[in-house]
Amino acid sequence: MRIVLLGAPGSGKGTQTDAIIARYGVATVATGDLLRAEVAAGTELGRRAKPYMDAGELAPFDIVLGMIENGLKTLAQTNPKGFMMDGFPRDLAQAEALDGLLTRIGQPLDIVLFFEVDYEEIVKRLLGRGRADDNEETIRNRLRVYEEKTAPLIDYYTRKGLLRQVKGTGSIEEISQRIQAALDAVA
Ligand code: B4P
Repeated sequence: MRIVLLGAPGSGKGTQTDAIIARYGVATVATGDLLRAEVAAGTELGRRAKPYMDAGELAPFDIVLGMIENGLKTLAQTNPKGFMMDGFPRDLAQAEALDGLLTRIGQPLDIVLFFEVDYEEIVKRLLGRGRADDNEETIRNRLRVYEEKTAPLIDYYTRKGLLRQVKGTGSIEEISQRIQAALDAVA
């Protein structure tokens, strides 16, 4: 199965990935995790991405696309059960690039899961988490960037018939059950 997780920062995508991997055997690519690993390792790529991440802006297109191309080609060859993208695509240019890439490797998406959570709940969650980019000003900017650049993808994937909405509030277990129902329907 080939899955995209779509939702605002802090909507719980990362939190649900382990349960999805355990049940469906998909491999995962999380651009946020990949970028944080580059920053931690002090690479050139990490040095370029860090100011954007600290400000809650999207990292430059070429950096993210390069990471995705490498990760996805390897996964598509090594994992027959498919893959799940967490945090990518984040805007229309990334979505179109992903379509092109998946068409080239003959692995189109099966489903886009959209996590629906209101913004005040997200601010509360992220202030409680306390990662380096989880201060209130950066969180509010991440939400502005999400609204302007990422939210249009809800329409984009609805038009392609791929979007399934999942209510992202409630216990982690309840949300897992909703995700499972949506994924079982296309598995
Ligand atoms: P990400 O790493 O993708 O964002 P995130 O805030 O971790 O979101 P996620 O939805 O995974 O939240 P989580 O499960 O952890 O991005 C960080 C930055 O990287 C971006 O701002 C950007 O700069 C850069 N970036 C990433 N991808 C990019 C791309 N494609 N292009 C350009 N730039 C990119 O949940 C958050 C918190 O909520 C946790 O504390 C969790 O415990 C809690 N929580 C989860 N579910 C809950 C529930 N049901 N109830 C209560 N709390 C819950």
